[in-house]
Amino acid sequence: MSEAIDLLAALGVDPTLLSSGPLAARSPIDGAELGRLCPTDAAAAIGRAAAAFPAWRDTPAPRRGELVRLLGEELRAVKGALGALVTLEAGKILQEGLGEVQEMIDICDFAVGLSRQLYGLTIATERPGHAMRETWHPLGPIGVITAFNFPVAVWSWNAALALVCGDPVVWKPSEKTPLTALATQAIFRRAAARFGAAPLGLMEVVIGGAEAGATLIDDARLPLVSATGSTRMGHAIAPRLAARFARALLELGGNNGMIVCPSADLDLAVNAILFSAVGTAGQRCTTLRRLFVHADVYDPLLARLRAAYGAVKVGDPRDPATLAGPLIDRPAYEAMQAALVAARAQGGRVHGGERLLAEAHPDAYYVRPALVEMPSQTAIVAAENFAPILFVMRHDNTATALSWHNAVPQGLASSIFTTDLREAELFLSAAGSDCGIVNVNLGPSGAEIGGAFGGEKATGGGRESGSDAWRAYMRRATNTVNYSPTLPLAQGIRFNVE
Ligand code: UN1
Repeated sequence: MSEAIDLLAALGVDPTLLSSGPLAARSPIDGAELGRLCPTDAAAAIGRAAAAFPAWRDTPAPRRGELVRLLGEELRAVKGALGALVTLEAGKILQEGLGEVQEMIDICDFAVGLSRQLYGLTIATERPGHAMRETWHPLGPIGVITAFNFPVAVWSWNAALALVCGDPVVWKPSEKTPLTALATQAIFRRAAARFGAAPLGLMEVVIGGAEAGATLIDDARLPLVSATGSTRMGHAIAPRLAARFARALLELGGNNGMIVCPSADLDLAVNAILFSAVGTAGQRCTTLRRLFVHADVYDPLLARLRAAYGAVKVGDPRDPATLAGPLIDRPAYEAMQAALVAARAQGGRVHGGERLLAEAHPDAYYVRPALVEMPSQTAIVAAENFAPILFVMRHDNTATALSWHNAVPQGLASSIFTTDLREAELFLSAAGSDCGIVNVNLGPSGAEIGGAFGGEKATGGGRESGSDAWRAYMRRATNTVNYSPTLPLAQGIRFNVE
């Protein structure tokens, strides 16, 4: 508790926000309450963001970039404290908490450059004396709904781009991680104060539960809602956004796979598998969940993985020796155990997966990461779990492994370990992995911000972060200008009264 108070004070959060209210913030490290909060009036927050839109839309994009540059500076100044708060509230190890803040800083840098590069095309026209081009305009206030596992980075991917694109942001963080959101709001306010000309309502935080999220989904003032969470959540919200013709930027479940081929560098593969499957206690959307190992290397790789898994220190994520912190809460632990029961019933051999440290921390859920050898890709393997469970399956050729790899509903991240050029290029080709992220000789998790982030199929199709993901936050206008003294019509149509 006092650690949270100290960190929040260092981050400049108003302590009166945390002292009363019906919503409890807890740490998964020991289950202790960190503060109590009041819910925000979501409709009023949307109203403030909508009111901020005209002034922000009319601010030149490079000026908008200056605000994001200042945000990046403010984030650099508090990287340690915000990273520690992420660790306290989400339970990820400090290295990963700091990495998450670094992602925020990186996307700010990216967005500052982007603020001078919101390019449209000039297009050849078929009519003499005409010019054609496309322009990109701010879209309006946008909704951002984020999950507990990346409580601040996912906001930053959306907000940094939205802000340079001219859009105010209404953010509904996970109810499991409200404190990091309040800290981010305080950091943003410092940047806005230094900027001097940011309209009120430019970045609203909505504290609350599912009903607050529902207000964002259904409010016609938000032309785009970017939502990160489960495929179940996506099923619930996508039709509602479609019903009001809003844009949906969905980043939903992943069931990420890796194919290990006979030529693979096993030293690299072991380390990549460990980081991808055990990092963030298996609670990344990019976590490695399905491993297809060629029969020629199955036994040696499995032996090395079992040894590595046995050596993973599970415990307090603030301890520098720890590699796996706690699960977020009891329902997460129960879902993990249910998945292991199902895996056993479907022929799986489970190594690990048991609860740890229960006596010291009865209200926290630490587990030994589980390796589960499966006879085939059964129903439980095809369903995304959000826990440190790695299903391992044996294959005897890459084509078969690839067909299994693609035979799940989700399509976020994927990887292959091979030193064979043909296998690598096949995996990257149109006939290869069907995911949005396709890697060779590294794991599926831990993407940089410079690339577009997201996936296909039940992952929702959205792209956030780098490349040209910014286009989702703007509206495109196709402009044709006639600078001639005549009025030729397209397609050569004649339409004159004689
Ligand atoms: C998520 O889990 O929602 O690629 C995002 C990664 C991180 C982001 C994960 N950069 O693993």
